[in-house]
Amino acid sequence: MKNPILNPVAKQHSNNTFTADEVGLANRNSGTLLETLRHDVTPVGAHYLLNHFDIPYVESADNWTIELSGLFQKPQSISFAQLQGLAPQTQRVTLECAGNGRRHVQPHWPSQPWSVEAVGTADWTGVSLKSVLELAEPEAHCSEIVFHGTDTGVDGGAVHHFARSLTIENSMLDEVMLAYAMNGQPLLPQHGFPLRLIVPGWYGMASVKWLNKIEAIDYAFQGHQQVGTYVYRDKKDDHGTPVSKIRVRSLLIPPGIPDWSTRQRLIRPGITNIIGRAWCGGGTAVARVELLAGERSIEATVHPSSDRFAWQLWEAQWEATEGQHILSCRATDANGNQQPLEPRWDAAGFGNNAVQQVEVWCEDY
Ligand SMILES: Nc1nc2c(c(=O)[nH]1)N[C@H]1C(S)=C(S)[C@@H](COP(=O)(O)O)O[C@H]1N2
Ligand SMILES: [Mo]
Repeated sequence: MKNPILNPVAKQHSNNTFTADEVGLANRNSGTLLETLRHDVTPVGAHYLLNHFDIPYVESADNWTIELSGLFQKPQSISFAQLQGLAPQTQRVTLECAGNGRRHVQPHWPSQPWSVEAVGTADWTGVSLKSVLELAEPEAHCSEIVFHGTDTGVDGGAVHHFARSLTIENSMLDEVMLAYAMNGQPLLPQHGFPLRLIVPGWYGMASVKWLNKIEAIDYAFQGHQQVGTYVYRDKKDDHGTPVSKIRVRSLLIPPGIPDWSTRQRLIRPGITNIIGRAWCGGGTAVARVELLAGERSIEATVHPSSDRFAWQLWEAQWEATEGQHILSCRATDANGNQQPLEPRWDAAGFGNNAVQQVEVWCEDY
């Protein structure tokens, strides 16, 4: 395939203003509505979305097959029906986009301009990846498994379909699954119908949608979505460190009522129950959440998660007094990692888990 360069205009960082292209991306890739954080399982229509290219049109799952090729002793094609015949498993998993928080990393890289809302939790049903790999028997020298989606487009000047790899060790973890249902329903087209990978505890890019090919290899996969992006870098052209597990983060449900366009909040004076979610990758629990109100830090009650890879509910009582306030929340995971107060720099705006800021105006209206 030739590699056309569709857009010869070099991308560059910019401050606070957003281009029409970024607004276009924001219209295609919706974030969750923060008030829906009250639900332990995000309603499917409120789950965030991130699709790089066009959503493939798949009329029915009946003819879908998943090809296991490369370094397998028994390479084979598995039909969707066969997959559904394997022992099913359901897991509640919180997914977050690695670009969540990008718009606060200033100057920001022109891409999906997430504020803090690229997160959601779903009950994913499918089969363990391990059980499928074992059918095909990976060769002893296989070191990585590549997951290929059918969606195709141009990025980094090259035509490619979306593909990512995991090491064979990570592929064999019990929690990694091939999912065909979300909250008890077949996947919606935009979430990968009919089949996707779910890699619990990792940022969303690992969970390849519209999955139709699983390839076993013995070298480091060099696809654009693996090495050209999803890498933490100080400078645009650095070699960088691959993005993997989700960093600890918490969000609060903005209290009171919103101003339509600015989303500033209006609340009445008095004791207010502030509720939110906190989560961390790698199956690590969140140990602590503080509600920050101006100079004050209020210890929140953090509830256990309903599943190892799902977020946790937290709540704290705050006495609102008349005037303007900034509310934030700050989580610390069980290993002692804490959310930073200010965004840390990353050239493409990945992994910004700095605290959210919610402007609240308190008045007896
Ligand atoms: N095939 C394919 N898989 C993909 C993507 C994509 O563009 N194509 N986007 C990835 C990214 S960056 C994220 S954050 C998650 C988002 O999953 P969701 O849209 O179901 O929330 O899907 C991942 N899997
Ligand atoms: Mo993402």
